[in-house]
Amino acid sequence: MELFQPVLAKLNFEDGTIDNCEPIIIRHLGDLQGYFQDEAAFQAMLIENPVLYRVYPMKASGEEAGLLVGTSVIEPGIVGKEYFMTKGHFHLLEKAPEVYFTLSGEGMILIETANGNAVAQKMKKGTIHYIPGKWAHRTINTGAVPLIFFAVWPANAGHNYGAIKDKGFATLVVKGKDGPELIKNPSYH
Ligand code: PAN
Ligand code: ZN
Repeated sequence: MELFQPVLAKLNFEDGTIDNCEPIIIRHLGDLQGYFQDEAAFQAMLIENPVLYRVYPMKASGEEAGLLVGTSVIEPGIVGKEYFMTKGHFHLLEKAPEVYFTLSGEGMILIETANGNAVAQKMKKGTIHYIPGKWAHRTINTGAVPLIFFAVWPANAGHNYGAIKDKGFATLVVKGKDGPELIKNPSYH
């Protein structure tokens, strides 16, 4: 069996980059067509088409049964009443879990199963979120600065975006008078 070498990397807490790497994913607003409730607000913002989030990878060892490691940086912002958020996904390998560790900023993580179990957890510096297999996950920046978190997941997990794109999450996180509020997603079916 091939022997893989240990890998050392350095996280920049200021901007979430690892070893000054380029993002492996950059998602602009236009990549989230159909994800936000307020279509008019979405269209109006599309002229600018801001970056909503970036994912930075740690150089992986390449092991077959290995782990992927990376950071996500979600920009602050609002589309209608909804905060900037990730697409959200299940893992293709359904049983694959994941751990998120919040480095800075403030947000929420929505964790839901296909048959209606729904959990929302606050994210802030130091919170650790264990997402079991079979639970979809989406992160939302409810603060005024980037939400930065560190994630570790099995290299063979893969991403299944389709179910969430069609159905959404049961919960929406919207800007209320006194801060973020959780409401039922009227489009959820
Ligand atoms: C994360 C997410 C990342 C971007 O690395 O992939 O935050 O979110 P979307 O993939 O939903 O666009 C992760 O959960 N990996 O499995
Ligand atoms: Zn994931």
